[in-house]
Formats: sequence, C-alpha cells, structure tokens
Amino acid sequence: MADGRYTREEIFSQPESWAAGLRRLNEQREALLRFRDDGDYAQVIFTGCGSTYYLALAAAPWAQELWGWPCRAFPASELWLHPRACYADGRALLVALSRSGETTETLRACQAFLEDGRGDLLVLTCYPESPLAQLGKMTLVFPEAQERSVVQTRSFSTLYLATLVLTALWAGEEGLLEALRTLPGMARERLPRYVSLVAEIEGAGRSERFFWLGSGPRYGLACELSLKMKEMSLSPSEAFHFLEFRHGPKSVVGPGVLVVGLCSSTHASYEKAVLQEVEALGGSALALGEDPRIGLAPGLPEAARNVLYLPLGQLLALEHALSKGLDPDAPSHLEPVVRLR
Ligand code: F1P
Repeated sequence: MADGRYTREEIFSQPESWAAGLRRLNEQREALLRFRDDGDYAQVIFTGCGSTYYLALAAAPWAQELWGWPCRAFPASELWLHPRACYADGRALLVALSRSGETTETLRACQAFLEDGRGDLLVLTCYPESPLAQLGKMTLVFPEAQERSVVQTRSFSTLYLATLVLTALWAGEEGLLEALRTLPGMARERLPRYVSLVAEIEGAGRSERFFWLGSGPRYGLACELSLKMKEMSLSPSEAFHFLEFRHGPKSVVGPGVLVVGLCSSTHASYEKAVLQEVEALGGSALALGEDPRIGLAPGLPEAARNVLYLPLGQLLALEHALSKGLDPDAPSHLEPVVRLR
C-alpha cells in the first residue's frame, strides 16, 4: 500500500535516533577533544550532496560563530571539480557528511582532498562499513539513523544534531551541550502537537506552492525542508534567506501559497514582518518558533530550537504528499544513493 509507512516511521523515530547519536558522541568526547587540540586550521569546509549539502549549509554558520575559524559549505561536486574556487590557502579541516558514505561526488572530493595533502578529514555517516567511513582521520557513525526511505529525515536531523554537538564541544559551550541533550525528550513531547498542527494546515484548504525562509544556519534547514516538500509531494517549493523574500520571490504570493518561516529568536521582529506581508497579500504563513501551537520553550538556545523545526516540516511534506495520492516512500526519479560511473 502506498502510504509512506517507512518515511512516517523514520520521522517519528527521530527522538530515539537523536538519543542514540548523543550517546555515541558522548563515548567519543575525549577523542573529539584530542582531534581538535591536534588541529590548527586556516579554514573549515563542510560538504555533502543534496540533503547533506544543505546540512553543511546549516552547520557552517554555527561553527564559524562558535569556533572563530572561517567555515564554509560547498556541494561535494564543487570541491571535486572546482577545488581552487573553494579552498583558500592554508591547512583545512574537511567535514564530510553522508548518510550512505557511498555518494560518488563526496568520495571523489574527499579522495582528492587527501591526495592533495590539504589537511584533515572528519567523516560523519550512518554506515560504518561504507567507503567514506574508511577515509576519515576520524569517523563518527550513526547506524541508528539509517533509513529504508530514499528521502532523508532522521538521518539528516541526527547528523545535524551531531554537527551541533561537535560545534558546542569544541567551543566549550557546556550550556548548549546540555540543551542539545534535552532535544529527544522535547521532540517526543511535541510530535503529537505537530500532527494536529499539520492536520489543521492541510485541512484549511490546500496550499499548492511552498516557500521556506531562514537566515543564518536556518537557511540550510529551509533548503532541506523545501527539498522534502519537493521530493515527497512534487509541489513547487523554494527556499530563500528570510529577508531576501521581498526582493522578487514575493511577487507570486497569493491564495494557495504557504510561506513557512524558520524564525530566529534574535531577529524575529524583522522576520514576522515578512510573514505579515505574505498574509496581507492573501498568502498563508506559518512562523516556526513563534507560533504558540508549536510551543517551543522560549529559553531554549537558538541552535537547539532549530532542530525541533525539522520534524514539523518533514511531517507537512509527508501529509501533503499523501493528500495528493503520492507515496513518500517512492519519490519520482530518485535513488537512495547517487553513484556515478
Ligand atoms: C546524498 C543524496 C541525498 C538525497 C538522495 C540521494 O546522499 O543526494 O541527499 O536525498 O537520497 O542521495 P548521502 O551522500 O547523504 O548518502
């Protein structure tokens, strides 16, 4: 039966996947601190493909803010084919993100990085036996986040949580680490609320065109949630930096358009103004982080709060796909792993 059962199960099992990932990271705490102490990097590059490239986009801003090193994100294909346009001079830390550990572009980018002696490779993947896992100076594995589905959900959020733990650990941010450890319980509490909110959104007349807005690290998350909606429901879905939406994309707002804002806690007033303009033009808006129906603890550090946006956006994509008679477990034209000859 085409009912998206695997994708649904993976969305709802994220609290358990996150808890398992946190346990694994805690076991590696000392080794991770030694890795940092051994390294002195002129730059940090995060990389992946598709969802894991968007993960890299979401991880790099926090890392730069907390570590102080220049941190950037590139698709692995860019690092592989255009390295001189990506790497600056000086020793680099390359953080390679891959659910499968088999994606050709990511493998080729990492192999070239090592052959060119550019620096150290840190790998995060769900498959310990994968080719990518064998390349890392250090490899962090999260087998509990493996998925039967093509579309990434718990693999993405677990790997993203891992990059936040790494960022906080290397920056000595114990308060943020503590907040990240509360996320499995907070997600478990909120999932039923997400179900009713998504039912309300889907029931209130079908939106057919979606926009996802986010600034800073939330732009990468907006790209990922936009991809979920596209992959699962085949709906028009685009992501923009929050305030960029006025500079053109706003022109298509009207009935049938839903704009989901991944709101920050620091600049919510600017972001809410964009969403108010959307509603004034006849579109619908959902302010993640602000909407009382979502009930995110106000005191939660922004980096931790952002992770809780993911299951809601994933669920919205799943239910919208099902409302269109599509099977999220069998997205069009996609394979679980892209392997090039
Ligand atoms: C990368 C990726 C996914 C995409 C699809 C195909 O996989 O492009 O982002 O959703 O599943 O593979 P990986 O390198 O993270 O395994």
